[in-house]
Amino acid sequence: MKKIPSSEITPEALFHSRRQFIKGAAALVGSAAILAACGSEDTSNLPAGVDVQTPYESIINYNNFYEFTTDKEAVAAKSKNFTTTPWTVEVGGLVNKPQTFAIEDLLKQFSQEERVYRLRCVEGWSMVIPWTGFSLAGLLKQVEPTSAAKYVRFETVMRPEEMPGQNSSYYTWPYVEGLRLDEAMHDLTLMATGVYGKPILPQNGAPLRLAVPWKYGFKSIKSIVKIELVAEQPTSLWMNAAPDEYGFYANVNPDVPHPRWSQSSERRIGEAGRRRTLPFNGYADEVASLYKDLDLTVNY
Ligand SMILES: Nc1nc2c(c(=O)[nH]1)N[C@H]1C(S)=C(S)[C@@H](COP(=O)(O)O)O[C@H]1N2
Ligand SMILES: [Mo]
Repeated sequence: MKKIPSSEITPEALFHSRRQFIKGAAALVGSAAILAACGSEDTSNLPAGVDVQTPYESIINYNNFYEFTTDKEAVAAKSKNFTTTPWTVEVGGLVNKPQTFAIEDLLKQFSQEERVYRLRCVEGWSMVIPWTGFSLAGLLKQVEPTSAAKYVRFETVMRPEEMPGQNSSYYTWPYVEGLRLDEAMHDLTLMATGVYGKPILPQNGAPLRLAVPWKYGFKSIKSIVKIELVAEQPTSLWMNAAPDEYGFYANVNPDVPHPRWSQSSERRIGEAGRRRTLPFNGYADEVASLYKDLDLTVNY
């Protein structure tokens, strides 16, 4: 039996109202006898920093991709017929050489590497995913950002005929995310095109998605069609929806709780217990210096 906390199966914005109800239900089923019968003990405090790659089947069947559905276990089925060819990505804004790339040219021009990254969702679960892809920095250098460019704004494709979630006016579509230019230029910031050596599937953001491993998962925008260099901090879909809960920086920070739940631990998909969440999702050595002048409790 798989035990999934309610915070993971309910859309983030609706979680609060259901929580009171779930609390009562959980008290009833959470007994030691039932856990023993399921063969799973709650082994809290699993060692942080010891990573086992998440099984492929979990990576492709437990997804956040609100354009299709808010039900993580239904994204795979609902995105099955999503059209990913032809696909182009427009890269422009404050640059000297704006350019539109066909996905097959990106795959040819930028050599694909394998990078195993942890992904920590703001809702409290995490995975370890072997991506293939290339650093965003190479792509950005090619279009030559001008000195006025301070941020990078990313946009997901707008295609309500294939993405039923985009017909809901609950969120402001298309999905938008942003990075500061130095974050975008950091070598860890990956444009992902594959998972486990296979071409990336629609549920994971085909044919091209961002993977920013030190930030909460929502920064890793999927199915990108537009990348724009801009002067002002972009407003993301999540900042629009709930600015008190989802800030621009969204660095994984166990010391700053989400207003509705703690961020101090996480459940690795496939593991029974919870792990301690690490600052910057375990990538502090690489990226903490980017934020030395920022108060990260204000800039969450
Ligand atoms: N376009 C788009 N990108 C998105 C999302 C989304 O709903 N739409 N969800 C985000 C969230 S909340 C997470 S945790 C990750 C999940 O990526 P995965 O399903 O490939 O593991 O994708 C992110 N990128
Ligand atoms: Mo997430």
